[in-house]
Amino acid sequence: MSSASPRGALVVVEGLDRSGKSSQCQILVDHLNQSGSKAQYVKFPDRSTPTGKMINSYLTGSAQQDDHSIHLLFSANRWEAIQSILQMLEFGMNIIIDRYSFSGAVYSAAKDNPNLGLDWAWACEVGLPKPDLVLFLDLSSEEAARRGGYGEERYETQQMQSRVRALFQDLFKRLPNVNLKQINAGCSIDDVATEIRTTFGRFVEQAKLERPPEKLQ
Ligand code: NYM
Ligand code: MG
Repeated sequence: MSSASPRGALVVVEGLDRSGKSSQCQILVDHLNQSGSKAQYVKFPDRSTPTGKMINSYLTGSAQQDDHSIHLLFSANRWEAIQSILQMLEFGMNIIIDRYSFSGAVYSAAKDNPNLGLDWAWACEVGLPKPDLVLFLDLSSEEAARRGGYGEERYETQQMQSRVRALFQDLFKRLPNVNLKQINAGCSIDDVATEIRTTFGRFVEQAKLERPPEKLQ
């Protein structure tokens, strides 16, 4: 592919557990691939790598970790994937990422650890590629709990999730340069998918994609 062809867009989907992120990412990826754009789904944490396996043991309760060390593992799990993501973008592939640095900062900061606030938690994300678009699937922790499946992994309690939801908003306020679109995730799967598709379409029409992408600050 010549260097004159456009790079792919880096899109991140964020939200609470059970907000429908994974289904919506997949629907968008399938839609883009079927309509002639190339798109690839990427998920964090990537539980298949050595850091991801440690993260999985922690999340499923079979291993303990210090709050800081698990935080750094989640961040390392992103950093180790970045070269391949940048290459795919350069190749013209749209990358749709299911959770990214925003989850990384807020889930850690939601713990009752006075040494681990948003500032500390965000610091190791600085320098990662900045998404061209962040879609936040907003859902109350009560609605998320009603969707079932809560409580299987660490962090899946309503108290933790409602702190996470508030911290997402605190973090977004601190990051005015992030291109953020909040989407009500309380509607039907089809309605949410339509809104995501429309938002992505509008974004792509106007997008002037820097190459390589800017960096998170
Ligand atoms: N999580 C996810 C973090 O605590 N830090 C991170 O950096 C990321 C990417 O892991 N409850 C948390 C949020 C989720 C859990 O993610 C597993 P998922 O999307 O449920 O597999
Ligand atoms: Mg989950």
